[in-house]
Amino acid sequence: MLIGIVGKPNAGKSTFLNAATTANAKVADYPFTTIEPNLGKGFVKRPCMCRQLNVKDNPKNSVCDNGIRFAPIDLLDVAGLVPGAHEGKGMGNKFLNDLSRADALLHVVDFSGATNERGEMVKPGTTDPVFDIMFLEDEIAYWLRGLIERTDWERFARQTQTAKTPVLAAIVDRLSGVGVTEGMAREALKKANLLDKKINEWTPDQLLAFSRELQKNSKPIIIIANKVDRLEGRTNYKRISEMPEYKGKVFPCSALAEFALKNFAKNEIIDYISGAKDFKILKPDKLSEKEKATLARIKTDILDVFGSTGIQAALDKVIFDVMQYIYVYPVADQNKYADNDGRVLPDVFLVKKGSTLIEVAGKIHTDLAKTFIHGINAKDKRRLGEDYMVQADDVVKIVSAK
Ligand SMILES: Nc1nc2c(ncn2[C@@H]2O[C@H](COP(=O)(O)OP(=O)(O)OP(=O)(O)O)[C@@H](O)[C@H]2O)c(=O)[nH]1
Ligand SMILES: [Mg+2]
Repeated sequence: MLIGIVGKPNAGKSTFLNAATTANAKVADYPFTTIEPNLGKGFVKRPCMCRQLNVKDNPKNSVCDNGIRFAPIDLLDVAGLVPGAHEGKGMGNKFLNDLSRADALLHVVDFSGATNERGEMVKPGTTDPVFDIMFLEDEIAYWLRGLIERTDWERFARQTQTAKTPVLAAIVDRLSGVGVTEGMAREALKKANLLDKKINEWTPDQLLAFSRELQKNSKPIIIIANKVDRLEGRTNYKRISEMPEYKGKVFPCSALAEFALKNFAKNEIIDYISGAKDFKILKPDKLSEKEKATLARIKTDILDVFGSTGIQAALDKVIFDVMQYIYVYPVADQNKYADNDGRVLPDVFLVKKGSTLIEVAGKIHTDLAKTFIHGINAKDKRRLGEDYMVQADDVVKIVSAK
């Protein structure tokens, strides 16, 4: 699972990455601080099955903290993107290729409006974040269009039509590097009303409409309203989150606040768990007056208003709600819920809702799918066939011929 962190220069992408992970990406108040992508491991969280099954677990690929299971996800922070990138503005869109493997995009927007079109810092409240929200979808759609069109669109379309090559297969072939599946392309064709149009008769507008639909299902974008620690950030958040088109679609966040809390917690000066609505000061004597004031402001301006710094909530939202992934716990011993070494609930896998058991087996190990015989639901010991659709928090044993 790879989530791309995108947005204008200076929006706070690297800060977001550092706050969500243990990465150490360079942060600075000038545009294009990041050029080479930074990769980090973040976590999503859900209640762990150890509580429901009443067992003491011993996780291996994930972490259980007080009955909450944290599963790792990859986050990629890339160079800033400016309007017109597809025409070469800013860094152009060469870095978009870094996002090819991304399953979804977190769009970090400076909601305090303190970043201009070129990503330079300006007075807070100068820029309207709505503009930033809109341009990114465009740039991603133009990028996908470019991959489909290449330099030989007319010839390609004509040949596809006359050779009677299935249109879907021909297009998916052009997009195979960016994770577009045939299912996604079919859905986009349908939504763009192109299912029974000849490809060599598509107008430029139709090609763009198709690319926009592809963006929505192959690179879904989640909008992060960053910098709500600033008054202008909160004001803009209030205004924009009430606009009909953005209701329920923008997530308030302060990457800076989360980063500060995590650092204090790492040094055991405060007690704080990512995503919590509060923290406890453990060593007040280790804090300067300024740091105490910062912590007090984080509490009153962010945690009390939004319920958290928003980072953890955004990651959980992306994985569980937007992408519809669920937790599945594979085990080797269905009675003890353990692996062959006796580790209880060792691993949790993030799989797409609706996946079949054999698909899950293939995710665990390709060999396991090849030698698959049947599965066992460890909770009620039911036998499961390969077409069984896994459910959230299933604990399963897979019986194979090996
Ligand atoms: N007030 C406030 N400032 C923030 C927040 N997040 C980031 N910043 C500041 O915004 C500036 C840019 O942050 P970066 O994380 O380097 O931004 P970026 O999007 O990675 O920038 P590029 O790599 O240049 O594209 C820095 O001065 C950060 O301290 C936030 O939540 N609140
Ligand atoms: Mg950066």
